[in-house]
Amino acid sequence: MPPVVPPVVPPVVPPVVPPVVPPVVPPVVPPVVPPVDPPETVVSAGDQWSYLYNPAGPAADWSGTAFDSSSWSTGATPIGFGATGMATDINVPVANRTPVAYFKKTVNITDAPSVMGFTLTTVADDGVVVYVNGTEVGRTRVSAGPITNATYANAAVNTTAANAAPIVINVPVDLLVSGANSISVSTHLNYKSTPNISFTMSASLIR
Ligand SMILES: [Ca+2]
Repeated sequence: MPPVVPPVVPPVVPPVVPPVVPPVVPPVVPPVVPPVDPPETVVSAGDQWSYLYNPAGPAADWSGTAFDSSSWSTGATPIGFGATGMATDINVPVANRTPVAYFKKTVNITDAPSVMGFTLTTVADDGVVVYVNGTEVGRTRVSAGPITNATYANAAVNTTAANAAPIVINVPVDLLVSGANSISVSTHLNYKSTPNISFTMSASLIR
């Protein structure tokens, strides 16, 4: 018998495994956030305001920038009646009450184009309508439609509840001008014998 020749077994060549290349992860670049200065307070609670509370009411252009309120009374906020803590009391006998009280204040703003946000904080007791430079920027508890010297609020609230739920109005900054800016406010009773109304406001801006 011929010798047994074992079959030729080729050597096992391991497969070529390419090295693992980790994926390229781009570095995380944080978004560029422009610096924001801290808010500037331009109106504080307790500031002096001009106000008018009489049955005749003001001229039709009372909320505009050209209106001269120098003949009105002046007093510190909160202004109102029927609640404790009023700095200025404007109560009159119920028979002489009128639904609407008017408030005006001029604030000086330098470099208006650099203002990125302008925020008014007020209370609506019972209702309120707010204007900046003659343009309405917000109303609360006052129904849609024209506002007159006889417009009542559409709901009643007491001063404590109103103070606990302040109204924050973000004013379009394109309403602002460099120099004198007019903030005008009307407050509205819900009914003639309402036991309490009040007005106060603060304002701040960011650049
Ligand atoms: Ca009230």
